[in-house]
This record gives sequence, C-alpha cells and structure tokens, in this order.
Amino acid sequence: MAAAADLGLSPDVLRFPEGTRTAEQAAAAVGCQLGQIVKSLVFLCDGRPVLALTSGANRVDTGRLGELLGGTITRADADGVREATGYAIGGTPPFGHARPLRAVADPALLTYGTVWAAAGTPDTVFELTPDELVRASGAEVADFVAG
Ligand code: 5CA
Repeated sequence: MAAAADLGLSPDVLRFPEGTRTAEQAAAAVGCQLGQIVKSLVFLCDGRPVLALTSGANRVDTGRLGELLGGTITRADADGVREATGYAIGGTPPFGHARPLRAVADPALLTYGTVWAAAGTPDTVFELTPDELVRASGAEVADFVAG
C-alpha cells in the first residue's frame, strides 16, 4: 500500500480467500469483534462524495450525517464509489483514494486497541490503530450513527 507508506504506516495486508467483502465476513475471517471492522462507506453530500468510516457494529443515520456535514445525504452507487475512491464496494480502503475525500469517523472505532480495514480488494484487510486511522484518513471524529 503505497498510500500507507506515504503516511508512515507499514501495514501487513492479510488476504482471506473466503472473502472479507462485508464487515461480518471480515470479522469472521480475522477473528475479531464486528465493531473492530472499519466500514469505509461512500455517501454523497449535496452530490459531493464523503467517506463515513463506520464501526462494523453500527449503521449510519443519514439524517445525522447530513446535519453534521451541512447537506443532503444520498448513498453512492457502485459506480459512484469507484469514481470517488478508485475502488470497488467491499474493498474500499479508508484512505489512499484517487482523490482526497472529506472523511468522518465513528467514535465507536476509537474504543478498540486496533481496528481492521479493507486494503483495496474484497479479500484483503489490514490492522491499524484508531489513531492511525484518523490521522491517515484526515477524518473528523463525530457521531453520525443510528441508535
Ligand atoms: N471489506 C469490508 C470490511 S472492511 C467492507 O468493505 N465493508 S464495507 O461495509 O465498507 O463495504 C460493504 C458495504 O457496501 C455494505 O455494508 C453496504 O452497506 C455497501 N453496499 C453494498 N452494496 C451496495 C450497493 N449496491 N450500493 C451502495 N452500497 C452498497
């Protein structure tokens, strides 16, 4: 991951042939808690792509996300995700995108010693600390999840 190296990170990318396309699959493959999986979810805020780094145990409240970002939130479709990030749904990493994306991070992710994120494909993940995640993604930590 060149993008990670640029940020001073040297992640060990693990590949799981059984797939890590969803947070549930990734948690089962790694053997970690569901909440430790970073979902890198792309939404559009008034049409502009934004990245919501969400704990695998949580769901995004699009109303709250819109209040936080000051716009109307819609979900990016598969083409929109690829256009915004350069990656496919299920493999989208939390940083290292084609274009820098405004990012927000779920505070729940900061409650774990380490978290796991997609490494660019639907069968690879890497481990990093929540601090590294926030620093590398430039995310604002703020509450936007449901419940
Ligand atoms: N590799 C895993 C764990 S790191 C991963 O990327 N999980 S994810 O949550 O970030 O990406 C999968 C998510 O993409 C699903 O939770 C789902 O919310 C979203 N998704 C799946 N299909 C579509 C679709 N057709 N359009 C928009 N979003 C989708």
